[in-house]
Amino acid sequence: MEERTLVIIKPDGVERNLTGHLLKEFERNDLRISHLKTIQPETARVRKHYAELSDMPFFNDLLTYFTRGPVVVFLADGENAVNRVRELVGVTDPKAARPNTLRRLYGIDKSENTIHASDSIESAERETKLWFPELFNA
Ligand code: IDP
Repeated sequence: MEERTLVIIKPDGVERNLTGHLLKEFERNDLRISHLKTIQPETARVRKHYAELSDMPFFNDLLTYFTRGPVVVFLADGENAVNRVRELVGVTDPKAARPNTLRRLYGIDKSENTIHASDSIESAERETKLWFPELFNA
């Protein structure tokens, strides 16, 4: 099934000039980048994005990390895109991620893991509305 998922290159990825390289990996894996922008995320939006983690002990650190500099937000389209992107990105902890996944290759630690990708079609829709509201204001 043709799907669209939301991906964010987090501040540690932008800071280390990995943006172009990471985008290329998506294209190389047959994913089409249909919308893309660099933004400075506001804390309120990141709180909404990670609302389900608000009780976690690392939540405040997560907000600080995610808002410390610009992020690159994009939509990746393709066959079975949600799962294929999660596979390409790898699991949360880079040390536990499979070889050649982007987090394994570039993630620093369990917190600064370079990339966010939606975990389901429902999350992708919710997160797309949050980060690309302009696409819905027809
Ligand atoms: P995911 O990004 O792999 O879907 P989530 O559990 O939704 O993982 O966590 C969201 C983000 O919160 C992670 O990508 C990571 O940046 C941060 N995070 C998750 N677990 C920890 C932790 O145990 N310590 C610090 N940061 C964490």
